[in-house]
Amino acid sequence: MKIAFNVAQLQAYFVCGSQDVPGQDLVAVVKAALAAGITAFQFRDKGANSQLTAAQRPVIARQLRELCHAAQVPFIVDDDVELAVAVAADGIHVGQSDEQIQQVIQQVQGQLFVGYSCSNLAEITAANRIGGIDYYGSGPIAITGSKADASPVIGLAGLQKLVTAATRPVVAIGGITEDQLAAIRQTGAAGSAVISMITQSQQLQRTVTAMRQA
Ligand code: TZP
Ligand code: MG
Repeated sequence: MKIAFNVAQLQAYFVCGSQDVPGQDLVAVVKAALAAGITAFQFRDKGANSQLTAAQRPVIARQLRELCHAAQVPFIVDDDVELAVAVAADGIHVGQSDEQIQQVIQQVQGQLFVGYSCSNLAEITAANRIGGIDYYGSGPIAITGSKADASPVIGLAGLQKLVTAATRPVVAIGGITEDQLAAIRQTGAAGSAVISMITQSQQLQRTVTAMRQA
């Protein structure tokens, strides 16, 4: 069973990997986020601080997919087409510096929906001409401590420009805090994608509800 893309899934989009929750059980973190009502989950496990081995990654990914599906939430894999296909993910998310987007679209067409990171007008304009992309991820909105090689901060004004130019739904990402959620939606963005707002939340239910209701 696959969960098809729909724009409402971008409202409360949780991105996480083992590197984001050191000393914690990623599966338990995702379970709690699902119980709180996240609308999409992206497994983004990478970098020197990942706590998973290459052998563990697909095992955990399958567990996370099952949990997501039990909650009718799409399971998206970041950057790794092979993993995404192997674990029958619903979607793949690709960055500008990841595997070539056109190649990914060809590899996954009819199997997985596709998200693509676009951080400036040139990237949006180029992406608009490519068929087979379902949504864009745009940011960072503010300084983020969760991605060392993040693009320059675009702010709300930058997000507004990208949303206006985009021919597909845009989910905002990067450095987002709860006080920005309403302003982000006012740009026309379909929602917010976050790591730390959820992993650091002291009131998970309230945080996720704020994302959904923004
Ligand atoms: N892509 C652009 S910024 C970012 C990613 C994965 C990190 C988002 O994490 P946080 O903690 O919500 O700023
Ligand atoms: Mg990437």
